[in-house]
Amino acid sequence: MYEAQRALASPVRNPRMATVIGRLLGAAFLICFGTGLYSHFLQEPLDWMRFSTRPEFLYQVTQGTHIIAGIACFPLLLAKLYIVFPDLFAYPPVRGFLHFLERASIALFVGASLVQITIGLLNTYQWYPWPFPFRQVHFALGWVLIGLLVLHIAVKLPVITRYWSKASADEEDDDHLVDAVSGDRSENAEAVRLWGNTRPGGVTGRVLDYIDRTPRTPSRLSRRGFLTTVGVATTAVVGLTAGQTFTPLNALNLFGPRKKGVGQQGVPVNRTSAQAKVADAATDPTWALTLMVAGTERAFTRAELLALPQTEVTLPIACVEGWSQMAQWRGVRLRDLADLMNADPDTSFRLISLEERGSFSKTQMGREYVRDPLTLVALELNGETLDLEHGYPARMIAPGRPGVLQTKWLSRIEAI
Ligand SMILES: Nc1nc2c(c(=O)[nH]1)N[C@H]1C(S)=C(S)[C@@H](COP(=O)(O)O)O[C@H]1N2
Ligand SMILES: [Mo]
Repeated sequence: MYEAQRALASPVRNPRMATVIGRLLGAAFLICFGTGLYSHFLQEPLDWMRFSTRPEFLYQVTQGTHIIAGIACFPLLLAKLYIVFPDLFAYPPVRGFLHFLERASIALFVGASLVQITIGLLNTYQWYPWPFPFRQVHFALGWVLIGLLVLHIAVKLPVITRYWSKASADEEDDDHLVDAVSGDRSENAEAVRLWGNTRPGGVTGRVLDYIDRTPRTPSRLSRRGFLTTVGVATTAVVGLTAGQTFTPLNALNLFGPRKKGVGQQGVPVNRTSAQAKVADAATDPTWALTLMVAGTERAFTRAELLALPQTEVTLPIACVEGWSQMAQWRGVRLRDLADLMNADPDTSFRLISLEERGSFSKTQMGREYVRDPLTLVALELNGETLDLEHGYPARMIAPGRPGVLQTKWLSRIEAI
């Protein structure tokens, strides 16, 4: 065991480095959790919840941040595991019930984190090689992870506070065990004592004897080199995907699943009319949009909708998968249609697509979006008749909402 630990010793494997990377990782987890909760409740609001419709790109920012922070977790989590990896070989493996609980919770934390960021990443590529529903599992794991994060911070609080700032870490002279073991036995003893302070239970004289007998191996990776590597890796994975949300980085968007401006009418398409099996119904000349309010139904043909006052708005499609794209939309204000139907201003709506199956075929819209002057039943996109792939004959577009709620190929709108 000691040999394994010693072979793995490196100047980057110290509590200060674990604290530095841990802080970044903790921040990324909190950002993901907060923006994730927001996205979840937009899609599944509790009754009393109302959302801000401004700024109209709000969801573009929160979800873009969610995906960017999630991607940054990959290099950060790998770095953190690299730093603490020798602890796997701690001896004895379990020193008691509390120690067992601590190790078990860390194993769970690491495992759940890896699953969470992996399924999140695969979801952005719409690849689901697992048998469970993504969103529910991702949401539940988010809560599990936040609980384990709090527990982990609580358990490690003494180490975290001691090594929080560089000054206090230096004061502790935490110069890593391996850096220090070249000295004489009394120096070693001091180094080992300090090092041992960071391990529950400390270290024994046997370690000291062992170190005495072992020639020092030169360290392979310096701290600065390690931090640079982590920094470059993080910047690279973020920089090469963030362009799908963040226009200035668009040219660098090599790995993001969608590129800005690529798709019919300059906007990426998520689900095609063929995938949604709506092509026939959507091009049927007898199509009409039916509104139903308080038992009264009225159907509007496309020509009738076009004859109503038209409004032009600039709003993004902001997909939960992280990509987003601004576009010009033209159509009828939903508010005007609601007024034509004498809907109560407090009414929420259910939007029903021609698409018969699929989780986005029916969505709900709270009153704050219904009454918003930017919310349209869109008939045109970027100056042309709405393309079939973007929801022809009519689709919903509203400010600050996730793409999944921007229902394409509308068929019915019902007051609820
Ligand atoms: N009926 C229907 N509407 C839908 C979808 C769908 O699958 N079916 N996908 C949604 C998703 S996830 C997004 S991101 C946007 C994408 O719109 P676009 O394909 O016009 O860019 O449409 C939304 N509207
Ligand atoms: Mo989406």
